[in-house]
Amino acid sequence: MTLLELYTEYNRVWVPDPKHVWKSAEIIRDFHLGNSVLDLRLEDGTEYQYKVDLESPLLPHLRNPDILVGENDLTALSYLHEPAVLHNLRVRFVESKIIYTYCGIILVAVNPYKQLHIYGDAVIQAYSGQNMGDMDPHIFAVAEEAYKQMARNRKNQSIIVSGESGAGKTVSARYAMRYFAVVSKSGSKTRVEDKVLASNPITEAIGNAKTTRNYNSSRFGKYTEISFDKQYRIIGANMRTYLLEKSRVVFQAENERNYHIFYQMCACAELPEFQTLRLSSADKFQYTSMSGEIGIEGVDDRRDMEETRKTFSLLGLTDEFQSDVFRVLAAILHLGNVQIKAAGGEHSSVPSSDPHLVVFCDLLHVSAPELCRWLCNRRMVLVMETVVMPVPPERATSARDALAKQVYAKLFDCVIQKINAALKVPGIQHAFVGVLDIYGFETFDTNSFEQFCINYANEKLQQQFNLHVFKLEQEEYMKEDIPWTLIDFYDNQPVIDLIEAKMGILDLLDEECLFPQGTDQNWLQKLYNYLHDNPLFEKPRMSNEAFMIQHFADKVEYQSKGFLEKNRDALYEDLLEIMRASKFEFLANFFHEEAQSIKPTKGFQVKSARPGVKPANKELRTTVGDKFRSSLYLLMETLNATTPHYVRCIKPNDEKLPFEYDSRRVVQQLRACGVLETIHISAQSYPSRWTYIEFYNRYSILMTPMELTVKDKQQACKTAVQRIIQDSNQYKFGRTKIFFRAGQVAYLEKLRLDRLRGACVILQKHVRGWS
Ligand code: AD9
Ligand code: MG
Repeated sequence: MTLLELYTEYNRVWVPDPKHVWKSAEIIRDFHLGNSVLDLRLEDGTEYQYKVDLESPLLPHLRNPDILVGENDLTALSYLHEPAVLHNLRVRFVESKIIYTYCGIILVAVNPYKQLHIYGDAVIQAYSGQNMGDMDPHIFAVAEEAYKQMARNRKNQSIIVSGESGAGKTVSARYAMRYFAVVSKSGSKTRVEDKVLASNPITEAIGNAKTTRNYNSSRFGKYTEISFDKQYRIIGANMRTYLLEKSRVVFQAENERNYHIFYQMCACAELPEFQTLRLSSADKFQYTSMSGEIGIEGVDDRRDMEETRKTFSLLGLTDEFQSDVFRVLAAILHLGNVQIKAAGGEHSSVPSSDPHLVVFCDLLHVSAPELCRWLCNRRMVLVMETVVMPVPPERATSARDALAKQVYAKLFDCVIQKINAALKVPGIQHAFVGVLDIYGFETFDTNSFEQFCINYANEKLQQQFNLHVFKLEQEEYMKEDIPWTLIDFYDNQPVIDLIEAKMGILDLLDEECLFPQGTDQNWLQKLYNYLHDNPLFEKPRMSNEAFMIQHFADKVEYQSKGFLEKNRDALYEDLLEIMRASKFEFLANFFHEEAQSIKPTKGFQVKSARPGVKPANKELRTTVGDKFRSSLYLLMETLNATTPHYVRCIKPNDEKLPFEYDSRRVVQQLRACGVLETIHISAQSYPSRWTYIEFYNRYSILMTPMELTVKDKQQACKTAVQRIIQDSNQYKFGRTKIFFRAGQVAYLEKLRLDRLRGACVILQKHVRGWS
C-alpha cells in the first residue's frame, strides 16, 4: 500500500487557488495509477477535474481530518504541508482569536493589530515554572523555556525574533524582556529590571520611525543580552546594534517620518530648557517635513518626549548628557535648513550669516566661515600640490547631508554606549538570555544595498536555524542508534558563499570601491563575468543595471545603482575636521575615537574613493559591507554558543486591521521566514516518531494474531510495520522509537479506522443476531 491509495472517494484535498492560495475539495471518484485526472467537488458544489501528469503523477495535498485542525502544534498534523499550515493558522486566528501556534520548535505569532488581555502580570505568573507542553502557546512560554533551560543547563540562551516589517518583532521582544523582568524580580532598591526595560523607549525614540508599513518601525537591528546572577535575577544588560538606516535622517519617502525623537523635541520647542535650541514646529524643518507627514495617528509626541526623558533619567543618564544629546539633535535639524545657493558656473554659496548655519555653529561651537568654505569647496590632492576647488550646489548639498547623517549615526552609537554603561553588570554574570529583534527578509519593487544586507543577514540566520534543527535531529538519531547519514537537509551555504566568500559579491564590491574611478556599472559587469556560472546568480533578461539572487525565501532582483556609494560611506574629511576642532567636547569626541568596536576581518586602504572625499583619519577603513559581514560573523558566533528559541512573527494584512487574515500575505511570509522550510526539513526526514509502547497501544488492532502472541512487544511492532509498510525507506527502527516518513501515520490511521469500522459492522451483525 502507498500514499496513492489515500486518494479515494470522500477524502479531501487542497487545490491551488489564486485568491485564497489553497481551496478545499472532496474526491468524488477513487484515483488509480494511469488516470489522467482526479475528479473533485469544490466546497461550493462545482465539480472540478484536477489534471494529473501521467509521467510523474503529482497529486494535490491531502487535507487533514478535521479533528486535528486547531492543534497547538502544527507538527501534530498528519499531513504537514503548506495548505495545512495556512488553514490551521487561519482557523485559530480568525475563529478562535488565538495568535500563537507552535510549529515544532518555532513559535508562530500572528499580529492581531488589537490590544489583547494576555500579557498581564497574572499571565506571566501563570506561565512561570510551567512546562511548555502543558500551556497554550505564548511568547511567555518561550521566555519561560529559555529561563528554565538557562537555570537547568547553566547555558546561555537566545530568543531569535524575526518577521517582516510590522509583523510584531519589537512588541514580542519587549514582552519577552518584560517576562524576565517580572519573574526574576530582585526586590532590590536599584530596580535594575526597570532599567533594562527602560532601554526600549530610548532606542525606539532614536532608532524607530513611521514608515508606510509600520508607525513604529525599527530602523536598526538589535541584540540585547540580559544578564543574570547565580540566583537567576537580572543584574544588567548589554545591547549590540546593527546597520542603522542613516539615510532617513536626511530623506524620507512620502508619508514617512524621520526618527521619532526629532518630532518629540519639536513638540516641546517652547519648554524653557529647550529655548537655546531655537526649535519650532516640525513643519519648519526640512529634515522633518519633506514628506509632508508630521504627526502619527494616536501618537502624542509631546507625551512621548516626557517618557523619553523619564527613561533617560531612570537609566541614570544625567541632565547634562541629555542636554548634550538634544543640542546635537537640534543642530542636525538646523543644518538641514541651511540654504545652499547656486553661485554661477560650478560654484555654490552659503552666506555665513545664514540664520540656521549660525544656530548650528553656535550649538556645536564650530566655525561658521570654515563650515561655509568646506560645504562649497573641496580639496584636491594633486601630484605636487593641494588645490581648493569649488563644487556645484548638488555636491554641497550632498556634503551637508552626509555630515548630518554622520553626526546622527555617531550620536546613536554614543547613546547606545551610554545605555550599555548604565546597564553594565556590576559583578559576575552567571548566564544571559539574548533577545534578537532583527529585520526580516525583504523584497520590494526596487531593492538596493539595504535589502541586500538585510537578506544576507537572513540567510545567515536561516542557516543558523537549519544547523540547529539538523543538530537536534542528529542528537535524536544518535540517541536512537540511527546512523546520522540518513538525514537529508537543506543547506543554504551556496548562497552565503555567493555573497561573502572570496571573490563573491561583497569582495568584488569592495574591490571596485578601491578604484577612484570605480562605478556601479563596472562592478555589475564584474559580477556578470565572474558569477555567471553560479546557479544562484542571474542577470535579468530585461536589464543591464540589476542582478538577481535566488535566496532561500525568494528570488530577489537588486538594482546596482548606489551600491558603491553606500558601501564606501565616504566621509567628507574637511567637514569632519571642523567637527573634530569643536570646543563642544561631547561632539568632538565622536570624531576622535574613530576606532571601530568591531574588529574587521580584513581592512584595506581606500586611497581616495572620490576626489576630495577622503577616508576618515586617513587610516585603515573598512567598507559598510565588510563591517556588516564581520558583525554578522560575531552574531552567529554568539548565537551558536547559546541555546536558541525561535519566534516568527507574521503580518496578517497590510491595512493593519484587527484579526484580518489575508492568506496570500501570510503564505508569502511563511515561505520567507523559514516556517515552511522547517516543515520541508522534517518532511524530508522522519517527522512522526512513536515509542514502541505508543505504537503498540494504538495499532495493535492492525496486528495479526501471530504478531499479538509475540512476547517481545518491540519485536511485534517491528514485524507488523514491516508487513504493513512495504517500502522499508518509509520508516526506521530506533532504540526506543519508530521513525516514520511523512504521510505514513495518516496511512496507518486510515487502516486503523477501516479496521474499527469493520469491527463495528461485525459487532452490529452480532448484536442483530442476538436480538
Ligand atoms: V519593523 O521591522 O521594526 O518595521 P516589527 O518590529 O516587526 O516591525 P512591531 O513590533 O513594531 O513590528 O509591531 C507593529 C505594530 O503591530 C505594533 O505597533 C502594534 O500596533 C501591533 N502589534 C504587534 N504585535 C502585537 C501584539 N502582540 N498585540 C497587539 C500588536 N498588537
Ligand atoms: Mg521593530
